Amino acid sequence: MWQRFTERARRVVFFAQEEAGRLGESFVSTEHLLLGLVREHDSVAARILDRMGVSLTRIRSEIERSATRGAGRQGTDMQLTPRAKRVIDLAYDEARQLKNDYIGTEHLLLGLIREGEGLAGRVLAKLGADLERTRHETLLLQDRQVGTPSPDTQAPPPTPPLTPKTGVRPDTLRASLPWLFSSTPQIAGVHVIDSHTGGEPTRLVIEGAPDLGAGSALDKLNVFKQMFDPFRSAVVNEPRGSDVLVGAMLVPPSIEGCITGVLFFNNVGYLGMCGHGMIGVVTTLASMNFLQPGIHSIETPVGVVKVTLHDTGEVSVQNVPAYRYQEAVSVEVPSIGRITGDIAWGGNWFFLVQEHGQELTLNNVDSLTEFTWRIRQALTENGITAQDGQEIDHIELFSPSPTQGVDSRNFVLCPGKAYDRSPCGTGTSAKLACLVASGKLKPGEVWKQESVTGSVFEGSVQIENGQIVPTIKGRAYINGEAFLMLNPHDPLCWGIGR
Ligand code: PYC
Repeated sequence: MWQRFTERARRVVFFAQEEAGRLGESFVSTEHLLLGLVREHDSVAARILDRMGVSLTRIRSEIERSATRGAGRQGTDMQLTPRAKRVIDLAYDEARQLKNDYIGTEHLLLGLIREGEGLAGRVLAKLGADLERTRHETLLLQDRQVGTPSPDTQAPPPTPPLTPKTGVRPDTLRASLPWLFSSTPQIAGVHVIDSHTGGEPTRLVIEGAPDLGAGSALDKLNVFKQMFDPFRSAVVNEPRGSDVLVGAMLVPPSIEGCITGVLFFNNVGYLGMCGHGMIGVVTTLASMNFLQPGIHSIETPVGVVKVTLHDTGEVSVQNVPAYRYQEAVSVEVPSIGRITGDIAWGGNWFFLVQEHGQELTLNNVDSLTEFTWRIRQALTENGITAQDGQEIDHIELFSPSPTQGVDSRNFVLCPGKAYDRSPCGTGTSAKLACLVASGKLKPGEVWKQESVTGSVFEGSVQIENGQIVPTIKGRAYINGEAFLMLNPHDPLCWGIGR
């Protein structure tokens, strides 16, 4: 249902839940949605209200005066009242009539006015926000966004196929320039936010993702693999991305208590879990006000992880249980010789090598990549697999760290031959499991794992029901936001895949 909501519209719903909680209600009603709109004061809806002379402060005071106060609960998973649901349906209908393929704050406003009978509709009517004028202002605003770009962003006249300027939504263009779009393909816009965690990038899709249907995160991952693999490649591969990029996609959770589900993918396929990616996702969601500091559960295809957003902005990820599957497995690697490592699970499968004679430094990453790639190929050629014949698709080398107070440095080769710029959350989890298995780490002790780039994760374990449950702590930084344009007439629309 929320797939087509813009980031701001989602925030409005989130704020509406908070407002309902603040007023002691257990359900989100129309007045809470309107209060949510008021709180998102830089939105298109707020600008429309402003142009119509409807004061946001006045809206708030009218509602505060008339709204009832209950003794309900707080939460971000509150249900909508039937009237609030109708507002959402009407918002969809308004978007459809305006030929917008997203639901923005302006459509929510139109939905609230059209619904009319709830407290929000009554307040808006009282303050003079009528439907026709609001629709008119919406069109004007959408036109102006496209029609009068500032001189320094003016693009040359479009030649087919139309290439929209960065920052202008193709759906908005489509509504405003229908005569051009009638002769050009439907260009899909995918809204992404990029972050990096210890140098390793994560691209979170927040709008424009395919609908993967119902079921668990694992079910959805299977649908993603079977039906939408080109979307994966379009988002992370060149020319829009690069081999090192890890993609993340939010999906509705199927497990009660989880705030969302997340699927991770990369240049060649999919990951069960991703530690650095999870830290990036949580940081991004927090920046969008979808998450507050505290503990939250998130569903992944390999199980539920518990994330803690700290007041400092750091994120701890309590991963799925990790374990050493086999110790000291040897493989003959052509032109290298015999290499011995442990096979362990940390949300993905790893081959962990301690003795390798390599220098784990940044200026050596090309030869480290070749070295670990050969190990990976040798494992495959010798039929060495993880549990139930699963492929070991990550190779991890360790050495002492040159940094005082840091326990170890690693180099991690990921499935698509890119190396992890971070210490690898799932790789560190696998390492912790091996340390515990060999009696070198006790529950509660902190292990500092450094990457080849020098970034550090703090790891520790707890034993729960006899299982090793690792926690990884790190920090991500947001470093970009974009609308990716997927133009089916572009021969490389779906990325350069391997
Ligand atoms: O942090 O778990 C991780 C990860 C896996 C692949 C890249 N990063």
